[in-house]
Amino acid sequence: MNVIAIIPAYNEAGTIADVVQRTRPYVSAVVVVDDGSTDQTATHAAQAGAHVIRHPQNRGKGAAILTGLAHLRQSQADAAIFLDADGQHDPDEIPQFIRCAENNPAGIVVGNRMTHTADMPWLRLQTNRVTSWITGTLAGQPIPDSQCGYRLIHRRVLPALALGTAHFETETEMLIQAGRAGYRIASVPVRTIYLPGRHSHIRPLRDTLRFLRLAFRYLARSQTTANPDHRRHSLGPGR
Ligand SMILES: Nc1nc2c(ncn2[C@@H]2O[C@H](COP(=O)(O)OP(=O)(O)O)[C@@H](O)[C@H]2O)c(=O)[nH]1
Ligand SMILES: [Mg+2]
Repeated sequence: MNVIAIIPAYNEAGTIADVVQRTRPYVSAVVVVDDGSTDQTATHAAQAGAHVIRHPQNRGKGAAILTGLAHLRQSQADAAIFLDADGQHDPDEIPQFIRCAENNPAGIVVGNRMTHTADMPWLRLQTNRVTSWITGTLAGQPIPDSQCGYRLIHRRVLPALALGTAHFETETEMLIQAGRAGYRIASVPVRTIYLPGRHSHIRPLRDTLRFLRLAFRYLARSQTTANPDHRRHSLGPGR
């Protein structure tokens, strides 16, 4: 299987080079989507051997994911593995995703941090449980850790994705759309890495409201009727 890595990054100059270098042995190419960083993220990524796609302004992790998916569609790769730029995902676990995808006709393989939760902050653990239950219900199949950004997306699922969001909730939206289109969503256990003093770009109130808005939208939308209008937004790099 020809797999590329796609790393959405926003102001991760301190970690990006290490993540790129440690990812390169496992994939045919590493793409960093630098989402309007104001630090040296793009330079460090390129020096470490990544192909860098830059957004002139910060548009959100979901917008960077859309840019990455458009790149996957234009590439020769069978699948893309998405991982975070801040060192919370261990690139040495990439082969597990590829193995799972090779043995399964899954559309998406999501990392599951919920088997090792000792280091996970209590509130994050609870929100991960609740949001995973809601996402699994909306997607029509159980998903143990829907908020994990470490995931493999097979190119076969691309036609089913017409993502209308641009921030952290995009990772939820793609699971719901893939699940509703009949694709299997598989999981592989991954380690949870919570580095001391690390900073999260997630703002609990704002991003919870975005999640709930998304959930209500899909709850209201029937499982079977796709919104034809929605396809207009599919995978264009301009969003
Ligand atoms: N492209 C892009 N990536 C982002 C943005 N915000 C966060 N990220 C990246 O998404 C990943 C996860 O973000 P983070 O703040 O660590 O969230 P957390 O790990 O869930 O607390 C990191 O690799 C960030 O660099 C953004 O606005 N744009
Ligand atoms: Mg993080």
